[in-house]
Amino acid sequence: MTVRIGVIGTGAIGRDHARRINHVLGGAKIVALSDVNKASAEAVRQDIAPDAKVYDTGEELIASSDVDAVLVTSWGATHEQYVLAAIAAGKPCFCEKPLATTADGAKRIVDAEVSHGKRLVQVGFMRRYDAGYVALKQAVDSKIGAPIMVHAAHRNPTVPEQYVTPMAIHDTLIHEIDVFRWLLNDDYVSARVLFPRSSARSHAKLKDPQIVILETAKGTIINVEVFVNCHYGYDIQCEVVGEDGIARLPEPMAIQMRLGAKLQNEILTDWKDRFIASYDVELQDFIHAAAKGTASGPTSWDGYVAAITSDACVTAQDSEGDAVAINLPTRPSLYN
Ligand code: NAI
Ligand code: NAD
Ligand code: ISE
Repeated sequence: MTVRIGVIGTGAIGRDHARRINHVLGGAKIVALSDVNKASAEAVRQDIAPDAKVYDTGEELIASSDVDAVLVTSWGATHEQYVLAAIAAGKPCFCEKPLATTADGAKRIVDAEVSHGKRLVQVGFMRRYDAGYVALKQAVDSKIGAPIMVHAAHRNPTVPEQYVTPMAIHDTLIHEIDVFRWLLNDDYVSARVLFPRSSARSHAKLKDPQIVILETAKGTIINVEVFVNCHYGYDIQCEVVGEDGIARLPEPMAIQMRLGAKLQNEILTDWKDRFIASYDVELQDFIHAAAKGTASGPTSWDGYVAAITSDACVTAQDSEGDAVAINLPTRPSLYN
């Protein structure tokens, strides 16, 4: 069966996911596109999916009998309405992070999916599909002993002017929030945020960098530097300290050069390149499950827990270094 997919939001990542579905992956085809900026959807149709129909609204796309499954890649604040509409239509739905911009919004999605009685939603936490993180998880699960600490960094070379202090959490740190729960098989109990002096490259509405400290139920302490004006590259670092040893996330493959009296490796600069292979794997997983009318991979529950944690971290940004408690509700059996 070829899964007929509709994409809502044809910006940077919607366009890139449409490309991989039509030109890289198997088992699916883009048949429908929609964007509030209709010219953007038209451009993706012309460049990538000439047989697709452009719909005026995401709701019309979801309701179309030509569409089997939906990709939600519009701005984060619009995700909830489309995911809820896809669940109401009984259609599998891949939603880019964040699942919703508030914990309450993510909870509404969990409740709707639980009422439906079957998984339909996969959240775009692609790091769980990255070969480096998968290898790191194997080392954490079976080689280095019980984890005690994690030291990590999420660095972007630059961000647009409209990127402000809380976005460092719900737009950027959200990847670490999800991947560390998965990596450590644990949940968070508290969050703290510390601010060194701001970088000269930042602006008045963005305190950058910041250090987030998360404590887990098993007592592991995680410190993550989020630095989105680091200038030199797109750089994701992660080191897990265990009882018996230390495991570190591998660097992306890069040619080592001896050149100009220097020993050098290039560092990537764009998030699209750093996790390019994992986006392919996550979407192929989505297509396989959608062909069976369901979803796999990161769940709505994972999206909800990430939203609760993210809200706590944003509160902690204004708590002068004090810890903010993270209390999770009981996980519905659909997600066990
Ligand atoms: P973008 O701004 O390039 O694209 C967003 C698109 O959504 C725009 O074309 C906009 O016109 C459209 N849009 C906004 N509201 C809409 C609505 N109500 N209905 C339909 N379309 C609407 O943004 P970008 O970078 O592509 O990000 C999109 C989503 O992908 C965000 O949720 C972001 O967090 C996520 N993302 C995930 C990444 C990852 O590594 N997993 C990387 C980059 C983005
Ligand atoms: P973008 O701004 O390039 O694209 C967003 C698109 O959504 C725009 O084309 C915009 O017109 C459209 N849009 C906005 N509101 C809409 C609506 N109501 N209906 C339909 N379309 C609408 O943004 P982006 O960088 O592509 O990010 C999109 C999403 O992807 C965000 O949620 C972002 O967090 C996520 N993202 C994830 C990753 C990742 O690594 N997983 C990377 C980048 C972005
Ligand atoms: C972007 O939306 C992403 O998801 C990238 O992976 C992240 O590094 C960046 O900070 C976000 O803005």
